[in-house]
Amino acid sequence: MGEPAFDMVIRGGAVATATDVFKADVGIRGERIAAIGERLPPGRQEIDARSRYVLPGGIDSHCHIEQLSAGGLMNADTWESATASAAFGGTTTVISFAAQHVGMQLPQVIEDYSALAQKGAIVDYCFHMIVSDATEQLVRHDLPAAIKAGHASIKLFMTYDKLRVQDEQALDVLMTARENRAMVCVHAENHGMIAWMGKRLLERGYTAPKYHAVSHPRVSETEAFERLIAMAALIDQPIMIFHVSTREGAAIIRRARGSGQKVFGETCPQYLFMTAQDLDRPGLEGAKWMCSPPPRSRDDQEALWQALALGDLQTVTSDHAPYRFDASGKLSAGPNANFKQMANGQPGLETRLPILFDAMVSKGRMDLCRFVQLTATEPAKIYNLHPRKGTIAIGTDADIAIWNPRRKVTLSDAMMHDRTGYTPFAGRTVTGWPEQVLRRGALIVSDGKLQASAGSGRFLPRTGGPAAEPSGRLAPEMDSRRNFGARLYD
Ligand code: DUC
Ligand code: ZN
Ligand code: ZN
Repeated sequence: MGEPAFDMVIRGGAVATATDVFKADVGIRGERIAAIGERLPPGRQEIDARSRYVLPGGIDSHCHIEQLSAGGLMNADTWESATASAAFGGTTTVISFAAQHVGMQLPQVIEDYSALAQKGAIVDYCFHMIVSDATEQLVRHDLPAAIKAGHASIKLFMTYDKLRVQDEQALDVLMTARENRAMVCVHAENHGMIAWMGKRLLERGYTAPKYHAVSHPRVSETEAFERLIAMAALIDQPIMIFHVSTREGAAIIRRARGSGQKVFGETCPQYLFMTAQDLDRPGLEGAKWMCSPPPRSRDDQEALWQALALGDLQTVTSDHAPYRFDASGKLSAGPNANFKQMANGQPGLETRLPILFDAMVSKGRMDLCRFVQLTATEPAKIYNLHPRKGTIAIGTDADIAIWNPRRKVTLSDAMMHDRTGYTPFAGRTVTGWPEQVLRRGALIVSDGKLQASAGSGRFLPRTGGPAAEPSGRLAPEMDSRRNFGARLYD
């Protein structure tokens, strides 16, 4: 007997990509997929995947891990706990944040966040760089250098006191991104409206968590989307609008895309499954459902599903932002805190895929291919991780989640592996569960147990890739043939 042909063979499953579902064996050698076919020769290890789906590991391209919030609070999770919870939920790659606050030097920020991830990560990872202090030094030197070093995406905030950038700074960053081919992701809400509404609500004694939803009016989203899209058009820079929450927001993105602008859109389970009513609970309990933007209405949920079906929105991420429901997190300002004093965010790395699989595949909202596309292939393409990540093909990293489509699981706080202490989806029963998860060929979750150590996740350097390429549609005033010869691009 010679050596087995493969290190691992996943045998007899239904393999799904963004375009096809087919019955095949998957042969893995080392960290990569070496063969996909019928009746592959034996592997050193074998997984019986009959009556299972064999899917690409999920990519969660928006999650906050060991990040200092704008209010100075640390997330509940470490890289180890957050990425363990990701793995249990079928996610094998995360894009988290390296968050520059005002006064911080970007190279140091990246070094600090990289050290935390290197020590703790269980799944593979990379970063969006949050820029809140767009100094000359940053825009001209630090940002280009960081992009060249493999951090080819940036996040800007249009709201939050300590993080937001003014329009002029946003334009500087958009231009630097264009020149260096990086994607720019944006939290787009009108800061003034939110601050003004919040102040008036509090002055009148409306302090409960449910008023958080009132303080983020729908028009704060639409105004910021329109302004952002106009700025991106001036610079001809591709953008990703994070956490779209309203029908009108999705329509604005559809219109921009229809006119040829490179605008991408993301939504999250919070906006597909929750409404503002979820914040209306006794005492401060509603704080567990507080996130920004807030969950809206059933009509918005339907519009967002439609936008996903039509391709107006391309990704569904968790926006995992874990704060415990105690003095270390949501209740850090005490038991009488008002909604302005509570950290925004929900945990979601572990529940994102099971919740979506249940709605899309088990309950039939969309098909398995679209599930794979929205949760793995599209984020891989937009953030230039594809084809190494986000699909099942020969030569790609063997990041695979093996799903039992019939397994019913009732979600509970106790079964979660992150450190938040609760899940806003507790009590919900889902059909379909990722039972075995492989990262680069290694089984990291099996039999409900974690089989990988902290620090085994790997950094994924990225260049901008096709999604970050400008469209070439110059704004007239930026085009030297139409602006009396003024050269505004270097
Ligand atoms: N909103 C954010 O902008 N970030 C983290 C979590 C949230 O709810
Ligand atoms: Zn955000
Ligand atoms: Zn976020």
